[in-house]
Amino acid sequence: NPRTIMAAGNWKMNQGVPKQAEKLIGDLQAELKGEENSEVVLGVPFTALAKALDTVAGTDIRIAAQNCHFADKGAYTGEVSPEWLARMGVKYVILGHSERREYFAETDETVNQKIKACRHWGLRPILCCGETLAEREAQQTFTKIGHQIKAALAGVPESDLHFLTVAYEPIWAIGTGKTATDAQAEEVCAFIRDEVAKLYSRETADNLRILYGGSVNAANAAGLFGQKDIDGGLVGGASLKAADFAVIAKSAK
Ligand code: G2H
Repeated sequence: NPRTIMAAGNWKMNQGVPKQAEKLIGDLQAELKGEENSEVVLGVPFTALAKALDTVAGTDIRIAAQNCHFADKGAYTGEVSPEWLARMGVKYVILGHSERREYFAETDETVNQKIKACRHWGLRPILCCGETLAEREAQQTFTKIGHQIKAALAGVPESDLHFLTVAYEPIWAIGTGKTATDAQAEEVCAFIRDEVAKLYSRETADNLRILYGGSVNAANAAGLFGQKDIDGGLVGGASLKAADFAVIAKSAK
């Protein structure tokens, strides 16, 4: 089932020392006891990717990077190539997170280039989109999200959509403790699915995995994941707590 519930942790700039990552993953595995009923993905910092991959080897847990460059190599000081990520065994790459858009000049255009580069190397993008509080209050939510999706997917062939996950992350709900209600999250995730149906086909849209992100926690995950168009979560703060993230990974409908 392409829409198996996904519990994707986004560690952000935390636990980046390899030993710290190993400890958190070990704690998580002890809490999960193999009882997760979702696909578990961990978005770890670049410095901990190799250790994380070693630690989860032979299990069903998959490792994600939190960004990459769109070029294979070259004069881009400080950047990380998607080819390297693919060759080392990383499966997913989080792209276009609002923090990257806000602090690191990520644009719809660079996200689009990065999606194409990831697909060239067999990596699975987790494309983030979301509106600000001001945009929501100005009734701009659907316009903004529609534009982000269309721009990110410009020139991306329908066959690549099978390997794409979209994460709807309302910026006003990120790290604020203000989760969108189940209905608010569902409304936008359903809208994203309809937009993808318009851009590609109903079938492709119906098979697309769409996550909600923004203050997902152990208490609200089941309600969110139970919504018709929500296929899991992109989880920041709560993914740093093994016990909480384990509850989330067991919250599939
Ligand atoms: C949104 C989310 C993870 P948090 O950024 O991508 O973080 O769960 O801490 O709101």
